[in-house]
Parts: sequence; structure tokens; C-alpha cells
Amino acid sequence: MKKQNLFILHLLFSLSFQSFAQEKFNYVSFTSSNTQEEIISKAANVVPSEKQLRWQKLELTAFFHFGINTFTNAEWGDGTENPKLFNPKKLDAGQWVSAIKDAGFKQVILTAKHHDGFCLWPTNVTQHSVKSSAWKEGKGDVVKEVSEACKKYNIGFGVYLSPWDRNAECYGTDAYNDFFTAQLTELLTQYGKIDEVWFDGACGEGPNGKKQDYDFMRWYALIRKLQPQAIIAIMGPDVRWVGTESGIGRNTEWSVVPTDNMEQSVIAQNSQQDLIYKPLGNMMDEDLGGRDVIYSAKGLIWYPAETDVSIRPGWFYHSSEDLKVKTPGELMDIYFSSVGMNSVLLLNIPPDTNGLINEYDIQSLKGFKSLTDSVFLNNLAKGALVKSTNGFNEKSILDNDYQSCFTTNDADTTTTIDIELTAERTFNVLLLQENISIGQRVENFTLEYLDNTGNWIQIASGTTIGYKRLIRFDSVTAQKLRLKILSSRLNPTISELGIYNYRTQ
Ligand code: FUL
Repeated sequence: MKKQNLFILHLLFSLSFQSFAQEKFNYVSFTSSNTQEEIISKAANVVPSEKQLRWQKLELTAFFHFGINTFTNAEWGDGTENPKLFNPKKLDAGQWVSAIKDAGFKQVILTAKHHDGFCLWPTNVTQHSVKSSAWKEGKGDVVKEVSEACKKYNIGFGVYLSPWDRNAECYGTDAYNDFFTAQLTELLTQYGKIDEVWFDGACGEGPNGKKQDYDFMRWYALIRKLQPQAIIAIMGPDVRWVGTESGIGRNTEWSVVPTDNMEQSVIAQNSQQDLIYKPLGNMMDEDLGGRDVIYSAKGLIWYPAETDVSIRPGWFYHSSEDLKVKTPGELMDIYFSSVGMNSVLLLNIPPDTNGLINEYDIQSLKGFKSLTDSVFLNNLAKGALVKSTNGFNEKSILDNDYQSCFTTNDADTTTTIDIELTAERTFNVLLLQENISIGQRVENFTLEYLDNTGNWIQIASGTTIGYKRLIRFDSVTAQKLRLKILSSRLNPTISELGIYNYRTQ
């Protein structure tokens, strides 16, 4: 290629990357004068906060449901349990953390206190804790042991602290908010770095039960102050619940969703700062962020989905469920329908009464890891020739570097990328990743292959991509593939593309 042409290409390339420099916000608000075009362009520039991006890249996180329920064989304790029953004689937090680390998980969340109010650390504000248990003669601290194991294995550490507390006498009065604040402060100050705080929305008090107005704003502010890097999930501002406990997310999963409680003053002055309130709005619909939904929104926020599901039928360990541990194949299905649907997976693996991850669960995690490795360590598109009709930086979709990406000029919201594999291959999985640090933009795409009669045949199609999209289809054997981005909110970005073969047993 002539030097001059190369220069023009380079210029075009840098121009297109200037669009990345457009103003980016974690949330935006609209006025009634905003046109639909303006709304779409603003939506395309809403991006994750630094901590949301870090969290999204974890992909796999593990829940440890452990507590008095483990010893009473219950799912929801009522708070009257005898703390002496808690006695995990062989507790080994290193075994828990290494088991999940070996399976590819990057962060854990421990149920420091579930609805029964029993605390896994020796809190100062109630006797209902490990302090009153038989375990280590009341001198043990599960939160400490798990947090230290996480440090040792370089795994993120988070805490679940149930707002609903069936043991605390003050529950239902103003004093409970102080009680909870004190518990939260202990957790945030005594165990080093906390990466995620998980506030459960569950409350089974019923119409005649105790009513508690939770002081969430105070708790969010406290977390932001004491552990500014921590994600506040579910009943919190950073991460929303996907809406099921089955492990199945949405086919169309927008991380940019409407929120109703946009305060003009907050937005005008602190547009780049963290929100300290939970976005309000319907976060349960099938389509949370499509065009029709956002046209009538007051504002938009980056509010991604977390998919929580248990490896067993229950959240706590019950020996009767040993044979019901999900198989590696079932965990793979969940991986496809959570991580593969632009969500982070929070898989619960409940330690047993010995204080160990049970052998059944260990075996299943191991099988899951060998399955993910056997599929995803071998990108069949590696080394392929990649050419687009109107884009730049095509090679970056195969460079295994998330940050670098393919894109087009600003106004080009469609593109076609041809991929010629180094040889004919058999495959049945497509992986796509958008560079979400630039925004989530793609609304519609297809994948085709060239069959041996010279026809392009569609094998996969989808709407959103987001951080990661995995699509399975019937196996095909081909050498030439065509990815079509049919609709995007601004110039699409593609960070990575993968083609894999998943052999189900
Ligand atoms: C729910 C709780 O009620 C369950 O016991 C479990 O902790 C699950 C993760 O969240 O809301």
C-alpha cells in the first residue's frame, strides 16, 4: 500500500477513535426537549464506573451460604435457633476459596448474616453470633477466615448482610438502623478490602409482621466512605438482580436502563461521581432498555445484571441434596445463559456441616472447569483473515485484548465483517464482546457461513451483546463466516470474537 494511502487510513482511524472521546457518563438525564436521536446518542455514551467495569470482568463469582441454617437443615431460620448448634469442626476456608478459584471464579460473597440474624463474626452488637457457639469455644470468626483465605488466593471478597433480621429485638424500630449500621461498620473496618456488599431484598414478615424502614442511604454513604471500591449489589446502586434464581438471564440484556429518580442537582454537579441511591424503576421487565423503553425515560444509568443461582436446589447445605448437585453440563448451560447473556454469574456453593465444600460440589466444579477450558481455550477463529466493509482495526477482534477493538466511523451504525478461518472448522458457539468502556451499543446482529454451494446461510442472530454474548447453534463446518451488525446506537465496537466447538455428552 502507498505511503499516502496508509496516512489516510491512519487519519480515518484516529478520527474514528475520537468518537471514543465523546463525553461519557455513568448516568444521564433528559429534558422534554431531547429528541429521540439525542436520547439514543446519550444512551450510547453511558458507561460503567471503574468499579462496575472491574466487577463485570470478573464474570464468575461465588456465593457461600453458610450459617446456623447449615446446622438446623433450614433455608430460612426464624432467629430462635440455639447458637450452640453452630459447630463446623473441620472448617477450612482455604479449601472453599481454592475450590472456587480452581474452577475459574474470581470473587466470593459470604453470608455474614442471613435472615435469622446469626452472625458469622463476633459482632459487638448482639450475642447471636459465633461468639455464643460451640465452634472454637466461641473464639472463632468465619468472616476473618474467609477474608484471609481470599487474600491468600488473590480472590475478591464480599459480604452479604441481610437487612431482614428475625433475631434482633430492635427490628421494626428506628434503633435497628443504628444496629445495622454498627454491624456494617464492623464488617467494613475489620477485614481489610471489601469488594462487594450484597443487600438482599427478601423479607417474609407478611402484612401483620414487623415493619422496618431501612436507612439504605446511610448504609450506601458509609460503604462509599469506608470501602469506596466496593460494589453495592441488589438493594443498591451499582448492580441489579437479574430477576430470576434459575441462572437464566435475558436474551436482550441492556446494562443501560431507565431510572426515575434522577435529581437534576446531583447530575449537574456530580455527573461523574458515584450514585448513592438505588435507581428506581421497573427492573424486572423482559426489555429493560430498548429504544421504546428509553424514549420515555427521565434518565438512564449504567446498572448491570447479576445472575444468582445455587449449585444445589437450596441456598444452604442439606445432605439430602447431595445427589442433586448440578452437573458440569448444567453449570455450562447456566454459564451460557448468564455470563453469555451480558451478566455476571454469582454461583452459590454452600459449605457443609463439617465446614467444607462437599465432595459432590467439588467434583461438579472440576467438571465445569474442564468443560469451559475444553471449549473456550481454543478459539477456532485464531489467525483468521478479517475484513470489514467500513471499519478499522479488524485484527483486534482476535487479539485476546479486551480493550482494543474494531469500530467504524461515528455515523456508521451498521457493518459487515468477513472472517476467513485458517482452515475448514466445525463449530457451534459464537462469542462476541463489545468494549463497554465506550458504551453498550449493538442492537441487532447475525452470523452467517458460506456453504459449499456458495450461499451465505444464517446460523445465529441476536440483539444485545454488551460485555459478553455467547450464542449456541447447530454445528456447522465452514471456513468463511460473516458477522453483520445490523443496528447499533452509535458506531459499534467489537472487542473480541470467538468461534468454538462445544461437544455436549
Ligand atoms: C433470597 C434469600 O431469601 C435466600 O435465602 C437467599 O439468600 C437468596 C440469595 O436471596 O432473597
